[in-house]
Amino acid sequence: MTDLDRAERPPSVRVAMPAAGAAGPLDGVALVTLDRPKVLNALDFALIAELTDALETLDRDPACRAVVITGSGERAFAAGADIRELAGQTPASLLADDHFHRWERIKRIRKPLIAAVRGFALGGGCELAMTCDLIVAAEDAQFGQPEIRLGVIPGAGGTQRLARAIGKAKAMEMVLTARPMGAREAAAHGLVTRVVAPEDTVASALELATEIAAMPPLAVIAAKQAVNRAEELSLDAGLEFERRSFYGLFASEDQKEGMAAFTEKRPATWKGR
Ligand code: CO8
Repeated sequence: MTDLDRAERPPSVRVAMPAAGAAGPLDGVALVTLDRPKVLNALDFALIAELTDALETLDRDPACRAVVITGSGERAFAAGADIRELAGQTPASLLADDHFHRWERIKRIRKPLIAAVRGFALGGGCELAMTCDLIVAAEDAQFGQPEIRLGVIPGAGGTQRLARAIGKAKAMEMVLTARPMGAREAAAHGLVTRVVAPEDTVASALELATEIAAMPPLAVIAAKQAVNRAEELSLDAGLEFERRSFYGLFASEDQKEGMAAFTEKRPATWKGR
């Protein structure tokens, strides 16, 4: 699909900055909704392009400090890549169009991403949830990598991120048998941050995002980068990365403010500088 085609179809990603709710103010939090409910929010290339653009715009916006990603409707976060679109691909089309580079761009988003998962998070949907930094799962959430049933394997990080998140034994079972994992089991294996009642999923994710958005913004970005390095670097390299980030934050006004506020027994006011 070309950019012109994309412009002609209705958007499949909605972005909102929710107003204050019963839980309190939602300052600095954006809600991004995957919006193709008729196909269980299947991730076609146009949706991924829209999502990438939306996340990069929010990443540049100083008013946004944390992002919740969810699926529209009650049945799915996302049931995977759009199989009808994938079916006609060839190695040459995949290489030439390079739609998958957008997954690298999502990974480079600096602000915290929280997946709010109801129902199915399968294939690319599970991979998208795992690309996020935290996952709030409804009790009815189902995480799975069923690509093997289609004659392929996960293609947007599933084999790598799942193995890192839940260990080789369970990841191998899920990838080789297509067996999905429910929310409670996923929580027990460390895949998700918290499990909540289905109707509370988005509110709970927004609450978590609000808590993070109230933290000093530069330290949040540095903390996200450092924890993510734990999956990518050797322990020595990760410790070195952490130490350099720690030292670097002493150049920020927020470090001075945070430590002064502690000493003076008052709440800190963050500037993001
Ligand atoms: N792609 C396209 N359409 C889909 C998808 C999908 N992944 N999943 C569901 N739909 C459509 C169905 O075709 C159906 O449409 P229609 O009403 O027009 O027939 C509608 O959504 C509702 O689905 P079902 O009728 O099948 O609903 P059920 O409740 O019976 O079943 C399931 C729900 C179990 C989720 C079932 O739909 C299913 O198995 N879906 C496919 C899951 C899957 O295999 N996902 C992996 C896809 S491959 C992949 O993700 C590779 C990732 C590569 C990187 C990502 C690049 C973007």
